[in-house]
Amino acid sequence: MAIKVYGDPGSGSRRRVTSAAAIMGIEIERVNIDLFKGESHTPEFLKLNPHGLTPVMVDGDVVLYEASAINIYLAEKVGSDLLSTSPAERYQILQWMFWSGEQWRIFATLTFDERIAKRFMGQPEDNSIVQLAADKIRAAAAVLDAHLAEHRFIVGDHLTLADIDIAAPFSQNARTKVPFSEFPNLVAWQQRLLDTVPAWAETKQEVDDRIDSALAGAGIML
Ligand SMILES: N[C@@H](CCC(=O)N[C@@H](CS)C(=O)NCC(=O)O)C(=O)O
Repeated sequence: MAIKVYGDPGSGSRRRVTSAAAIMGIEIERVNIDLFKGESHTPEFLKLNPHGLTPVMVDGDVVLYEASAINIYLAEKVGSDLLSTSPAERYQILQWMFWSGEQWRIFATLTFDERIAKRFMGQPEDNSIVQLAADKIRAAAAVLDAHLAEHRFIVGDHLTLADIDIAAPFSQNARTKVPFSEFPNLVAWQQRLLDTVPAWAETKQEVDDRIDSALAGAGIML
């Protein structure tokens, strides 16, 4: 039975899983959950993830939410080097993945909620939240930028789940306009991923098409 991944093509979180699965050669069945219609809050979906968030993966009896946990599960299932080539490297990858969740993506998500999601609800953005998020992103990006001045990838000499997790906020950056452009090594690393990892470029196109057409459909100009 195929592994199912529930989510919306406009979601940067789903993109982390669909990209990683493609890179690892794992076949998945994508189950569309339209977030613009609130489909992650139906009673049926809440049985899969009571938080009402996507992506969710179902592999037989295994039901998992949180894209990072799903990617670790998939990588372990096939023994992929996306989750390291040695124990020491694995801890480095996990360190950056946890950091990405707590200190990095959260501020890009807050910006998306203020600048994009609220527009769909006809509400104005709260500039103090956008500014706070931008300050936090700048502080974290300065450290990342220095790291990437000396490293082609976040950990080791190859693509890992850490790159995918940390690259995720770029999914919405054309719209959220968080201040990544101030950090040249970060921008160059992201471009390198797009140029060398076909799945990362393909899923970017999916996200852009989905969100840009939703914005156009709602008559929202950013
Ligand atoms: N920490 C979660 C984030 C999940 C998340 O925020 N998903 C968004 C889409 S990117 C969602 O499903 N939102 C639906 C909602 O808020 O109703 C992960 O990494 O999987």
